[in-house]
Amino acid sequence: MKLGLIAMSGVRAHNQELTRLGLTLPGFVERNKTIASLPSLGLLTLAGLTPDSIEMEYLDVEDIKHIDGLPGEFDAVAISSFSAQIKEAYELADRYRTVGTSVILGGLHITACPDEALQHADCVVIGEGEPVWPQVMHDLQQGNLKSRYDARGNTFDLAQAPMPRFDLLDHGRYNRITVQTARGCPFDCEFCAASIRLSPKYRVKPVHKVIAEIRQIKSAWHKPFIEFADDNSFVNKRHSKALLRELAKENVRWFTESDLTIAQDNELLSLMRDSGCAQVLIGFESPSPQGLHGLEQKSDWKAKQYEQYLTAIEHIQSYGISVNGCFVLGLDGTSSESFLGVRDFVDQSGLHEVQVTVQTAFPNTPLYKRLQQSGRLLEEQAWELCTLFDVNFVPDGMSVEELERDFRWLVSELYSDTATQRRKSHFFQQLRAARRNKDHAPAHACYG
Ligand code: B12
Ligand code: SF4
Repeated sequence: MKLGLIAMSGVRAHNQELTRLGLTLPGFVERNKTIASLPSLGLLTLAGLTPDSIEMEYLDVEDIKHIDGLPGEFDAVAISSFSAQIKEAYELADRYRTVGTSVILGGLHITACPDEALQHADCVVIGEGEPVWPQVMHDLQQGNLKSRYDARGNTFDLAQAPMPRFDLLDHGRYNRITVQTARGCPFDCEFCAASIRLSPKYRVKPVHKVIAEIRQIKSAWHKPFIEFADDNSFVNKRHSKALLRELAKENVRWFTESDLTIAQDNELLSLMRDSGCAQVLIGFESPSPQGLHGLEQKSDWKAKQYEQYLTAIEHIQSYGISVNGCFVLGLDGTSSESFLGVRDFVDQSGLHEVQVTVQTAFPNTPLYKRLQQSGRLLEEQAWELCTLFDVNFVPDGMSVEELERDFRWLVSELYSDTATQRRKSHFFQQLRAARRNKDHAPAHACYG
């Protein structure tokens, strides 16, 4: 039995003009290049739970239009894709089924839309993959694959996490490798389409497991750069500090996503710096309180952080840790002025890097349901627009055209050569000042 593990790994934006702009602006190109070649950790993880009796091959497929027929011959394929490329994944699945290959689909989009996916698959996995994968493999080998395996309500304990099969990768193709140290997030943002939609509980992976994964990666890649594929890394501060102490011994550089609470913990910041943190990505979402109200649905947490944005950025960066600030455009309660607001905030804050995206209604999010109920979705099931750069809804404070036009303006303002250089030199100026005043900045700043 030969199983193909196929990751759809293309897509930046559906809108051609934005793609063209994105492909030519230096700041944008830099970030895209660095993340372009991440493998699918989901599939490599499931491969770690697959019995040896099944032969496996891992493939990344960027664009099926450029493939005549099939990317490889298999008895069964497990395909992973996010919403943006799901229609291509379905087309590939249909092609495989035509030649009698069994198709298994799973992941975030399939969990949101299992009935849609079943039209293109023999079997769909809903929720986290690990709890049901051994059964799926058993049934596949017995020729008794069921159409649905539902893992919801069966939260996977990361203490049982298998070693991802990094050995299946073509090593020369990847410049960064992902490791997951935690799953979930204690917050619940209306637009969030990450792992809280698979399983809401926040969990951490034991330190020794994370370190074992990093050592495995180091055995195959010389000086690997690690991206933690977490939604929110340092929620459990005691665990995080234990992890960072061990990580410091591994001599790797890493990137992750976190919330703003790290700014309040100097010990954590020192440990992040000393363990090789190159950059931390933080979702500020909006530089004005209007856009933040109601966004986090449990306690309006995001709106409550607004006052400390500037001081938090300065404090984190004074440790030599570069902050990549994320802002979402088109939020309810914001108008055309928000684009200028983001540009000015980025300048004022001294953020080293910035990422702007368009609010996106991903399937089965509270945002999608709210916009659907109020008739504000531009087109139902237009998943190809779920790129974070295309508009798939009618904003309340501007027209669709204004959102598209002003987003392009903002991209060109933020990622021009001048703006990118200005941010870099501002970061190093701040750092020199911090070094003069305090003693926590490193001799050499590290940034991604
Ligand atoms: C790493 C990453 C990438 C890598 C992905 C590499 C890859 N091929 O997987 C790269 C850089 C290529 C990438 C690209 C994009 N990404 Co991205 N990415 C992430 C990130 C940071 C981590 C994902 C991850 O590795 N999670 C850990 C693994 C273990 O979890 P998992 O993939 O969900 O897998 C589990 C289950 O879902 C399931 N499963 C997954 N696949 C399958 C398949 C089968 C057959 C089965 C049975 C089970 C199964 O089992 C796994 C174990 O439980 C998340 C944000 C985050 N913090 O989570 C965004 C995220 C997934 N990305 C997102 C987006 C929007 C994009 C892009 C559209 C960006 C763009 N404009 O190009 C593209 C989409 C590409 C596509 N194919 O459609 C969104 C997706 C939302 C959605 N529902 O679609 C997220 C959630 C970020 C966000 N802001 O919302 N991304
Ligand atoms: S903070 Fe980020 S990961 Fe957590 S719920 Fe909000 S968007 Fe999702």
